[in-house]
Amino acid sequence: MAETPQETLANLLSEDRTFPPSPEFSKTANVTAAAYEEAAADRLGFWEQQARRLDWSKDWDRVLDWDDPPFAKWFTGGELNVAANCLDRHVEAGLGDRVAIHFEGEPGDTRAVTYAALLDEVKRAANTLTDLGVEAGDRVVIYMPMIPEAAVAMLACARIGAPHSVVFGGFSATALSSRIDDAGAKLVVCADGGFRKGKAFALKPMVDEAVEQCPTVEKVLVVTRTGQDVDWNDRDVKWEDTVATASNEHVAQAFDAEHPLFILYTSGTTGKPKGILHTSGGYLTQASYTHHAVFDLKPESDVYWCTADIGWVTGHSYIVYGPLSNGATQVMYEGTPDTPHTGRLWEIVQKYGVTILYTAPTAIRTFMKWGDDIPARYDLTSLRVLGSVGEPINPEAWMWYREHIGGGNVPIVDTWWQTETGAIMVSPLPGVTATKPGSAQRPLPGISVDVVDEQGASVPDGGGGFLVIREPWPSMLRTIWGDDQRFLDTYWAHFDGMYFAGDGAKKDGDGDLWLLGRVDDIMLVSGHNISTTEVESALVSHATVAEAAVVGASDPVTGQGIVAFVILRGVSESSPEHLAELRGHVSKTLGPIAKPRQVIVVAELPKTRSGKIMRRLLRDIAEDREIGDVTTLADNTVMSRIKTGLQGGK
Ligand code: 6R9
Repeated sequence: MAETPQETLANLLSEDRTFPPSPEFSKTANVTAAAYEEAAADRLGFWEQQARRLDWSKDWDRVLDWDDPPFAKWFTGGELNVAANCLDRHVEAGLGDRVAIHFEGEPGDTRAVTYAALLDEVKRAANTLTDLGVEAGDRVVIYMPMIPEAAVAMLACARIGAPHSVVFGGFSATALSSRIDDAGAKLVVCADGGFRKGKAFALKPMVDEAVEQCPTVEKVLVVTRTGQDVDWNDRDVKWEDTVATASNEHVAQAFDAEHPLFILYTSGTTGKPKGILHTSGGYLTQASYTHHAVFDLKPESDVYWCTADIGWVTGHSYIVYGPLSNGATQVMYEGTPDTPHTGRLWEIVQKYGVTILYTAPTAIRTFMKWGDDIPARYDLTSLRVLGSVGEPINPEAWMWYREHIGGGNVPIVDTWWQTETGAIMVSPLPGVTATKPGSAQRPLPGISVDVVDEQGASVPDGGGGFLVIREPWPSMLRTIWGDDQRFLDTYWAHFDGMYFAGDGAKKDGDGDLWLLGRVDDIMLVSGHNISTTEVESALVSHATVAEAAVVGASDPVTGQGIVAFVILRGVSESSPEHLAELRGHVSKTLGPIAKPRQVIVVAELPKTRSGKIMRRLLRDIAEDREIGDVTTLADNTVMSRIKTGLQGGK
């Protein structure tokens, strides 16, 4: 692991404001303080009780099989169908007419999809996948905009036991093909494109390009969203010609609790994305329970809205599996918050009477920048719980969220978790916790999180170190797809018997947790994880770049902005056009989200004796600070030469 997080600890932590829940909220809350005690007294019994919130076709023999750690099995011997838990059981209970998804397209088109209609569509999609040769265990890649068909495709896969791998629609053809290839996918489900920032963007050409390199792909199933011209190949099949006309008779078969549900790729420090594998019973248990507990969802009256993209784990657990398993009514929005105007989100809250809103700090900071007057124009009084996820939320942003969106009296739940954890791990409970701006506070009932020092010893209150998880949890990743060794090395090799999350954290004087960001080199740009190495490799793949080092420099809007330091090859000088070309090259290779904010040409890079680039020092430059400790450099004069070389160049 790179550097200790202690250096960054001091600035955040002088917060002493607390906001206890109102007595009215606590009185009707889904979960009370007793949950912590119950879980502490009998952790596995607690999770067993939460698993009973789902319908199982066959009961489990054991709650947890931890005989071969860290390879966990939860609810062994149990069988269930994940999609049936999200749909069939609600329709069977007479809730078919309840709206599952209020879809709001960016151009203003809307659809209200009931549970009965969603089930009908999922059954037809499941039949179509089967007709296209997809069987239980086959992988399906989904590359879609934020439209209901994305959720339908995921649920259809779950229904037939075909693990899906959703690839974020902002990723390039190269990123898409490496994920299709790693998963060995048989089918790709995509749309022609989607709407974003007032324009149609294309997805199908990226799929065409990606699939050329992917011999495992037999068919491409294409939803028409924008109606733009697309090339048509033999392997392509139209959703409108297949799913729309397929039979809506489909009986869901139960699968083993440990049957793979999905693979979701997350960037790794060594560049190759990691395929995080989640399975069925434990994942759904924790996604469902946490959605019920953390958001206090009352399915008969709440209107829930998570603004995440479906290509992010937040979209999996808190748009698809958590809310639908709980029978929620939710809003799904296709576009961006500034289209056609910067009040769009608040207009949607007002229109649907949204009661629970779950969004990211980067969005909140953007809204702050746009001005208090914008949300003030809308009626936001329906809101009763506000959530945050993706990065640490700064106390100022937290307070702004509370005042300007929550009207000063709505609980905020700052939820810490990861693709790997599958579901929320650390968060206040809105009817129990006195919240504290900027702190994610406490592990949820049944979750054992700690902060340890380099030796793995628990730090006392007031201390900082590394966030770890001490006990297995139901929605934990089971492995990295196809690479058990990397799973062991990445998460379980740092501290004996503990899961290493890769985040720095501190416990304050009350024992509340403060998350301090990644301790390794992963950058978080607008809530998306991007590895330095991936960006570096993209730069080096350009003919004029010999070497590159990339750092995340703090950015008031996106959280971090990417600053790249490059050593030239084959050319003696750069130019503004050339730098623009390099930035564009990264965007083309990895997707626009990875485009560097700045590319700086240097003659050399700071390296340790073992040859590792010391990004911490480059971050000092990128953030215009005094350069830190250079004693571990192979050549400790290199930093002053880099700095001198930059004078006037910035
Ligand atoms: C759900 C998700 C995981 C990383 C995680 C951490 C950061 C997420 C956070 C948070 C502070 C929070 N993170 N939530 N940091 N406070 N409430 O974001 O998954 O994309 O895998 O990212 O995001 O650094 O380790 P993922």
